[in-house]
Order: sequence, then structure tokens, then C-alpha cells
Amino acid sequence: MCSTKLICPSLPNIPWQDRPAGCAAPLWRYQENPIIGRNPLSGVARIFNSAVMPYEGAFIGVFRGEQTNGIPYIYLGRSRDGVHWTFGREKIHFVDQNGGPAMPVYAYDPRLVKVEDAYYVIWCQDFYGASIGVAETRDFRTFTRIENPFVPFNRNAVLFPRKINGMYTMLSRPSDSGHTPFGDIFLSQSPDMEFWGRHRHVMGKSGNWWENLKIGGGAAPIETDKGWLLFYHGVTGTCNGYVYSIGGAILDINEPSRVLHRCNTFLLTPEEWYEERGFVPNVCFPCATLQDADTGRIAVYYGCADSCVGLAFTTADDVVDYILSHDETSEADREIGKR
Ligand code: BMA
Repeated sequence: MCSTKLICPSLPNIPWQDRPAGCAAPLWRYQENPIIGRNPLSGVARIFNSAVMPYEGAFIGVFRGEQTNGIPYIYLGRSRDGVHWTFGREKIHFVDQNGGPAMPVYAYDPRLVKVEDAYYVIWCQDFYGASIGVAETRDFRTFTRIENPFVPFNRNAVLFPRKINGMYTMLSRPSDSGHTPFGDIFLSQSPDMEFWGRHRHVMGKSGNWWENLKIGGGAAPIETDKGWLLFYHGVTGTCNGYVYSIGGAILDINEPSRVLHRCNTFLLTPEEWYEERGFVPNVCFPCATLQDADTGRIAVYYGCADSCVGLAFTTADDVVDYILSHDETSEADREIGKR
């Protein structure tokens, strides 16, 4: 057994349920899942693949809301307990750096990460094809878009919660514009959140069948004394379509394109009705975590079947111990990823 320290603030009000008796899995589901049901607000058919953060003693989040015309946008949500959410009726209105309107054509799979004093929303949008959108907010009233960080095609951008070696650091998954049948996680750095470079390969699909098609970043990496703990998604293809599971890896703290440990099994895979059945069946898609330094508790927010939001729990010790005891890295994982 290991004893892993989370390097993050205390969060005594983190949503939590103890591991059910007899459960040996590295992640266990909240018993009241899904936490957000269908038709959560007028004009929105489904909320899923969404990200949350602690804010002013409660919780705030950015939510992928699939409108009734099928087009996804991002909605702001607030919660006292991290479980029951209320949403703004209007989608988030983004402005450009001059304050003029700058709504994306569509916006999906948002992540929300605080670096120093600013909150960043990162999502997938149309920029002549699927690409990454970024906006900064300091008050959750004004959301100012920053120029698109990358050329198309790209998705699943996830920002690290602090600068590394003085640079903002982002994971992303270059791809194509469709239901991409390939994809590795890369890392890029920026001095200012606008100009990105020093691109490195982090990790690709593995020989393990649950993630043998493609992978993509999930929640913002969690800083621990063992390295950056990353929850990501791994995809396999079946005769009836893709299956998305949650995987786990630990990245080097100063050189995070090096994978130190990678779990050769999924941490959570579609099993419950709300994961197996929905708009797109068999999808568990992590986008955020909450964590508490004092107890090591971690709450994982994940999209279920492109239809609703689920919550699962683990502790730093449980999940790191599980990853270390199922550790399988390749040479491409371990190298710095610069060729
Ligand atoms: C991916 C993304 C996700 C979605 C998943 C399964 O390509 O578009 O938003 O959850 O497919 O449909």
C-alpha cells in the first residue's frame, strides 16, 4: 500500500459516499446517479460531459447542454453541495478581447480550471473544423475568449492547474473532425495562454483492448507527491460502436510528457443503465474532479451515454495504489515525446 498526498486546498464539503461494502473497484459510483437528469432546463434536452470547481464555499460549473435543436453550448451551473445543480437559463455569452460578442458556432465538452487568479473554460468548437476554444473569467459574469490556441483539428484540451517550469501547460488530442478512429494525448506550453509551443507526445492508445482505438484527456491533472494524477478516457471499437471507459495514469511532476505509471485496466467502464443506455450508449467520459487534501477524497464527474452526468468516488491512496499495482507503460509513454 502507498500513501499518496494530494497537493491542493482542503475541501471539507466535497461530495462523498464511502466505498460500498464488498466493492473492490478503484472507483465507485454515487448511489443516486445520475445527478442531472434529462431535460434539465427549457430548450436543453441533455446535460453531460461537464466540469465543476469549488467556488465561494459552494460549487460552480460549466455544463455541456445539448439544445433541443441538437446544437451543444455551454451553460453555467451552481450548487451548494456539488450534487444538486441549478443552471443559468441562457447559454454562456462569450466576448472577445475588445468586449464584443464572440459566440462560437457550437461548444462542447467544457473543462474548467483555475490557474493563479483566473478561471479558464476550455472546450471544443468549430474553427473551420473541430478545434479548441478557450476563455478566461474572473467573476463568472464576463467570459473573454482568448485566440484559438491550436489549428484544427483538435479536442479534449485540459489545462494543468498551475504553471509548470513557468509555463501554462495544456493537454490536447489532435484528431479529425468526425468520429475520430485514432488519437493520442499531446502536451503544449505557453508563456501567456495565447502562444503555444514546445509540443510533446504524452501517451497513445495501448495494447490493452479497452483503450486500443484512441484516448483523450479527461479531468485537469491532480497534483500529488507521486506525480500528476490524470483521469482520461480510453476507447475501444466494437461491432456496435465505440465504448468509452475511464483510465488512469501518473505523469512526471516537472516533465509531464513523461508517463511514470499507467493503469493497464480501466478504472470505470459502462455498466449501469445510465452509462449503457442513452443518446450514445456505452460512454463514461470524465471531465472534472474535486479533491480534498485533508482526507485524500476525490470525486470524479463524468458524462454518461451523452445523456446525463454521473459522479464516482475514490481516494488518492485507493486509486494510486490501484494504478501502481496494474502499472504498464510503453517506451513511447516513458519518453519525453520530442522527436
Ligand atoms: C466524442 C466526443 C464526446 C462524446 C463521445 C461519445 O468524440 O464528441 O463529446 O461524449 O464522442 O459520443
